[in-house]
This record gives sequence, C-alpha cells and structure tokens, in this order.
Amino acid sequence: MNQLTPNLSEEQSNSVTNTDVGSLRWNVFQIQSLLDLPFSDLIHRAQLTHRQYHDANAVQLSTLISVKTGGCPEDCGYCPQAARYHTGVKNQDMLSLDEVVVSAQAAKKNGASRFCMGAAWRGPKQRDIDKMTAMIRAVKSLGLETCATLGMLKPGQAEQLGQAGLDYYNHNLDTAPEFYDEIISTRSYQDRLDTLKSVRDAGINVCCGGIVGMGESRHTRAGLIAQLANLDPYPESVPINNLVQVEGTPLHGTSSIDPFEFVRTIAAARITMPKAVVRLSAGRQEMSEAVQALCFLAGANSIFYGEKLLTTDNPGMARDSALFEKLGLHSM
Ligand code: SAM
Ligand code: DTB
Ligand code: SF4
Repeated sequence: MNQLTPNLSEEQSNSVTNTDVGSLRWNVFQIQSLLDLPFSDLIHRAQLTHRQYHDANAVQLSTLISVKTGGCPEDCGYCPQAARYHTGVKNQDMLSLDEVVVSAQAAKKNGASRFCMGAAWRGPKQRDIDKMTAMIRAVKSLGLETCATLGMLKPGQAEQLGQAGLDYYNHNLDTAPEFYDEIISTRSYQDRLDTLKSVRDAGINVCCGGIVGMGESRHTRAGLIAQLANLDPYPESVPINNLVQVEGTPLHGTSSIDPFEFVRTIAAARITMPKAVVRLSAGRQEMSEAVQALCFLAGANSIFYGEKLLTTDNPGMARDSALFEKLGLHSM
C-alpha cells in the first residue's frame, strides 16, 4: 500500500469513493510522510484535495469576541489570559448582552458569516450558561452562525448551548498527546476529548485544532493532525494557530516555527480532513502576505476577521480586504 494513503483493508480500499474519505483513519507515520514530502508535491496534493471539495477561492470569515477576559485558573503555557502569568491583560467581567449584540451587528455588517464568543474559563458555571444561551439566541437572530469557546463542558451543558442555537463549539486539542504535558497541567488530554464528545453528542458542529510553533517537532505536528483526523467524524472546522508569543507566558521566547513548516501543517490538515474548513487562525499579524497566500494555496479556507483575536492583534479588515483583492479571494 502507498504509505501516503489512509490505513485501509483491501476490501475497504476497493470500496473507497471520494465521499468516504472522511471516515478513514490515518496514522502518525503516514502524516509524517506527508509532512516530509518535497514542498511542491505536498502543496500539489493539498490543492487537488482542496479543489475536489471546496471553492478554491472562497474563504469563510469568523469574527471573535472575548465575552469574559483574563483571570483564568488554568495554566496553558501559551495563554495571556491565565491568571498566574503576568502578561498585562486586564481582567474583564462578562460583557452584557447588549455589548455582544452591538459587536455581532458590526461583525455582520463587515461581512463575517460566523461570530465566535470566547471566555477565559476552565469551564462555565450554570449562571454562565444562562447568559451564554441568551447571547447565542440574540446573535443567531441576526442571521449569523454562532460559535462559542468556553472551556470544558459538564454533562448537560452542551445540550443547553445546542438548544439555544449554537452552531459550533471550539475546543482545541492544542498539540499531540506526548507533548501536551509540557504545555498544560490543569486539564488532561482526555478531559478535552470528553468535552469534544459531549459537543458531538449534542449535535453541535465541532471546531477543533491546535497550536504550532510551541517548540514541537515535525513528528509532534504529525501527531496533532493524526488526533484530529482520527476523531470520528473529524471536526467540521479545524483552526491551526501559530503561537502568538505574549510576554509573561512560559512560551514567550520559544524559537518561532519556520513559515514553510506552518504551511506544511495546513496542507496536512487539508489532505487528511478533506471536507473540513481549515482556519488559518492566530498568528496572521506576524505573518507576511506571501506566507498567508501559501496557506490559502495549501488549503486554508477560513480566517479570523477583525482587529483583534481575543486579547492580541489580528490584521485589520482593510489589510485583509487588500490581500483578498490581490489574491482574487472572496468571502463565503
Ligand atoms: N478558555 C477556553 C479554553 O481554553 O478552552 C476558551 C478560550 S482559549 C483562549 C481558546 C484557544 O485559543 C486555546 O485552546 C488555544 O488553542 C488558543 N490560544 C490561546 N492563546 C493562544 C496564543 N497565544 N497563540 C495561539 N493560540 C492561542
Ligand atoms: C482558536 O483556535 N484560536 C482562537 C479561537 N480558537 C478562540 C483564539 C486565539 C487566541 C490568541 C491569543 C489571544 O488573542 O488571546
Ligand atoms: Fe484559560 Fe483557555 Fe487561556 Fe487555557 S487557553 S488559560 S483555559 S483562557
């Protein structure tokens, strides 16, 4: 068997059609082999997959808002919102429903199709869920898709969010299991998988990806992509973040990832999760237009759109409109 094809029995191989690809399983070595391909060969493969399943020139726009900022009890080594690191992020209590609606209206006017609400929690309490469900209903009624990223969910919470009209829940695996303990100690990999299962069981679309540029090896990046691609089914939305280094966090000062390695990671996500929307996520502010263009070529077809991510800067809309114009891209 070609080492770059998913693990299949002969019988499965014979029955594979293009629409089956989503249910196949990839192992880490097959993904590492993808990442090891000559750059042009990898991009060519990613383009073939991308064009088979997507409009190659369409990019989905999501706008982020931080509905509760800073003071988080977790110890994620990359995160400026963890209370234990001194990063200068100002804690802010939960925004009011009105504040969220005003931001969502602006996001819609500016062309975003999805509004993603993030909170610096280990997980929401019931009173937080009550406020979030009101926000979800209000945002949804504006005709936007809704997404939330609120940390770990307890039994029953995903259902409440889903009943309010939540379209996507973002919860990242962040990295491969073997590297995970170097980055976070306050929640386990299994905790994350459990939350993803609750989201899936509640009928909410899964948005799940990770962060690269945390000092990991190529093999570790293959391990992250394998975890994502082997979720059954794989996530509908896959954010690939390039670490935004924030002073005061343990990962500040890590050697940056080579931009071509970042592009390769996007390509591997595209090839192994053909129908997913792959988001060129955090880190665009520090990225040249040329590298962003390579990411689109490698199959990225979503971005965060707006001046800010949660607490850090993102290219402004004028810059993104100019880039789309130069590349002939249009929003979904
Ligand atoms: N507190 C919730 C949680 O962790 O599940 C939701 C918000 S949290 C900020 C969402 C995701 O943002 C993290 O899982 C991580 O992948 C990403 N993230 C956080 N800080 C980042 C940084 N400095 N650079 C890149 N991605 C980052
Ligand atoms: C995701 O994967 N990336 C976004 C979103 N999901 C919530 C967050 C990026 C955060 C970058 C650091 C900050 O702005 O605080
Ligand atoms: Fe808290 Fe989320 Fe930041 Fe981790 S990533 S410290 S859980 S806000």
